[in-house]
Amino acid sequence: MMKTVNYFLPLAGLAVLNGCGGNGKKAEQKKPLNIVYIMTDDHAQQMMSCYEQRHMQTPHLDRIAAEGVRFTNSFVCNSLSGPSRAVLLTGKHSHKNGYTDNSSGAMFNGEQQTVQQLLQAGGYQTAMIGKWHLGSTPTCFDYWTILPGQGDYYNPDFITPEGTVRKEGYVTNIITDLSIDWLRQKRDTTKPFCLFVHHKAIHRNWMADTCDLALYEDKTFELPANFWDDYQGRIAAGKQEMSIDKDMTLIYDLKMLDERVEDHYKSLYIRQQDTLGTYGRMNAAQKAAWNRHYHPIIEQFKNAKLRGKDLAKWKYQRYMRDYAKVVKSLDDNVGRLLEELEKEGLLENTLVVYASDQGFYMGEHGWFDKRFMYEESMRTPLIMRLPEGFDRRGDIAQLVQNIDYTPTFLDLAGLPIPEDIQGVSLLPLLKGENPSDWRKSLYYHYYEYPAEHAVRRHYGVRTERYKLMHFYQDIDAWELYDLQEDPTEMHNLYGQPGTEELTKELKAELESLQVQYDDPVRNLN
Ligand code: SGN
Ligand code: CA
Repeated sequence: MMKTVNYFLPLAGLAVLNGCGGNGKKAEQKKPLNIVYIMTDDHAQQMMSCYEQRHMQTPHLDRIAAEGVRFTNSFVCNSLSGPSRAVLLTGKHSHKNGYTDNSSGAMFNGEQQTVQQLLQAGGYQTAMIGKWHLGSTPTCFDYWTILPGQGDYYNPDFITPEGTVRKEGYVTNIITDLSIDWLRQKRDTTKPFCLFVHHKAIHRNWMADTCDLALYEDKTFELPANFWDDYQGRIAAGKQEMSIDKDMTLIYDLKMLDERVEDHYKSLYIRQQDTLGTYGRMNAAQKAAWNRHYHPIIEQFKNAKLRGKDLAKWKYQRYMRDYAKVVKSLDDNVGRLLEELEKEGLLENTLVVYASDQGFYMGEHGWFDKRFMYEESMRTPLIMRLPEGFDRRGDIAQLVQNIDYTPTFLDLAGLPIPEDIQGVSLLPLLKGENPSDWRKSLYYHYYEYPAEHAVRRHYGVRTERYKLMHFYQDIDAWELYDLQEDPTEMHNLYGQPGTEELTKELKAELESLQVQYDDPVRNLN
């Protein structure tokens, strides 16, 4: 396993490590580099044209990749929102940062060592705007404005140090406006900065901006080859509740609410028990635009009286269309932010990172949602626009994981990387190096069960070619995949004659990762 490489001489010194504040020595680097980290929620690589051309175009995201790099083997270590955010801020696996799942009442301990704390102590200004989803109040940010919980698409509330404010408009535009406003008016221009722009998009229930509603309606999205998966040989996959056919709802997910007649369904969409994805929050003009768009679709849907596979295929098309519209708005807003950085003369001195909190199923295995260690949700998009002096372009194929973001940011800032951080800096890769001792395997551990979507707890190891996973709660089942022969993970090879040696090697690798990362859950058998 590679140890961290400090690419620059430490420039800022390791200043105050306990507590926040700008007590740290100021960076002495002539041109300290800024960091803009843009994270979306549930954005599948399948829905970014710099990764896949099949479904839609995302020109502004593509620009980030074209003017920098695209990671082709980028993964998370626990495919869920809160946990991914805690990993991002600490550079540590979930069992170490203490935030293992989204369960209600879960609170991230902001007193622990975080990237924003270390950057701040090293003379950086830190800002967090958008989805936070960690229960507790943000610490060590000079500026923060966050969505409560999952937040809302329309007219969202924001929590600020001064209290909660409601902002009129569409959430992706507002988060971008707030970010631009911070860059223009609020930051201290004498300091380098790290700005986290965390979008709610493209989270369920995929509500588009009114100006994008008409898009993609003529497009028929290609059904994934394993849409009708029967989960043979994969017990946990057979027990999930995230199937487009069975679990995706017509009213809440697919907006087939007919306000005029179906009163008894309204609560499903309006979701009074929480603040998620509500139609009820829209103002009159937004509702009018929404109804103009959806009412004819609702009429057609009622008349078509679809059943069985036809209904599932129809649901898939509606899902893909709504999701693509939300991505379109996101892409436009990323474009706006890039333009602003350019206008402010910041682009050449800033690392712009785009990632999601995890990947997502766009109908593969018949699913939406994430959580599983299977490829679509263990992977996450990762593209970076590189500042001047970093000449690397194109693809980076090494195995990287979200534990690596914290050490990368510290390394870029010229700050030391504390020993207890579990990720490694990606800076050598951005500089075009090819370290011979780069990691050969990744560790994964998912915890949220019992919970919505019914994905059982599991941990596992992924190497460049193989994946071994163990579902250990409620069921006890191992799965083994040869990703070269079976990239869509349809054939569980565990226990098959001829795989004994491979299984033994992968179990040894898994155990060594559990020891290396000090995971107390190791019920190998
Ligand atoms: C909500 C969604 C789930 C989703 C989780 C976690 N249900 O609970 O479908 O898996 O968020 O998502 S909803 O009916 O409330 O929309 S995460 O990205 O925040 O981890
Ligand atoms: Ca998410």
